[in-house]
Amino acid sequence: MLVSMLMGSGCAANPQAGAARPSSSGPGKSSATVVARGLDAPWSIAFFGQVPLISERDSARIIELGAGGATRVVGTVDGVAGAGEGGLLGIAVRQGWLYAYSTGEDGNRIQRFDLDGKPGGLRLGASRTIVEGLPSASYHNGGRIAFGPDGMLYATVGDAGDRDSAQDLGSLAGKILRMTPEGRVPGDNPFPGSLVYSYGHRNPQGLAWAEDGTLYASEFGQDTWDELNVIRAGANYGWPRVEGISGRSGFTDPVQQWSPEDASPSGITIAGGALLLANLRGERLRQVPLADPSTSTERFTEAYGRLRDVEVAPDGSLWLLTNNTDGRGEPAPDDDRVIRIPST
Ligand SMILES: [Ca+2]
Repeated sequence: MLVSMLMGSGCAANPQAGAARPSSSGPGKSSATVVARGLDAPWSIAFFGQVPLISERDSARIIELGAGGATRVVGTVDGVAGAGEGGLLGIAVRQGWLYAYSTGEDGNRIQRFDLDGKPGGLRLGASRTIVEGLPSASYHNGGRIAFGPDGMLYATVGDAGDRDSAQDLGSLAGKILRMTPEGRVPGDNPFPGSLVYSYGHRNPQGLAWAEDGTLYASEFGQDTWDELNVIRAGANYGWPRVEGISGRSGFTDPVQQWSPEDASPSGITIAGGALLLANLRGERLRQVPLADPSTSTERFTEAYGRLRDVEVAPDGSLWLLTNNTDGRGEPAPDDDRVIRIPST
């Protein structure tokens, strides 16, 4: 209900809200609407029931979006000490808790917060750090977290500038991790006693599961190939030995790859039988049909600038976060924005 209220009043107050800059984007652009403005380097969006919650990387704030696009601070994550690409990154909601991945003084950590209060007055309550000491740096912090259909929490960790660590099973850098909601190692993880679920990653920042349970992850390449991978327990995705599709034995190749200038995928989700990838440098939403994941189409190219995250709302609409105020983009006066695309 909140979402529909938000749409109604947002459109009424801002008749030009949905107008995008001219571009060659695909169908559906005209029905997209800007539902919030003026965010500061937003990184991740998650829904608490019907309520959209957004993390801001540099301010370390969690923002609640209300009717008409009003923003309200739910709380600020303490001790965030990120520089460069670090800061408050991914968030995920489970039951009454908000999980957050952020850069602290001693590396990246995952914390769980009670969400107190009610929509319109949510606030961050008691916190507990469930994992800490994940490698961090100015670059390649990973940072996406999401709950899988198995009830476990998955997290993407970048190589933090130490390329070889991605192949070192004794390091948590350059990995996708799998943990219980309390941060413990599940008994059925591929490497006994380790949070490591897959390895050989450079800087993965997107996680999504298909209905059949297949896990997909997006990953930033160095300068040749960005990747979309199907993640399997215990598999090696190659970095830094190989980048992109190599055909080398011992490494699992991506199902699709793109030049970073056309891509740089961060958040991903799945809707309507397709993967959707939010691209930073490529400034577009890419759509990959699950039935043929080696192909893709593109939407909104250069319409909104850099895109950081995409998520499916409870009503089936797609929500996008722009990312033009993080120092790498050219912000429009109302950046950063949240964009809603109705389900078709
Ligand atoms: Ca790879």
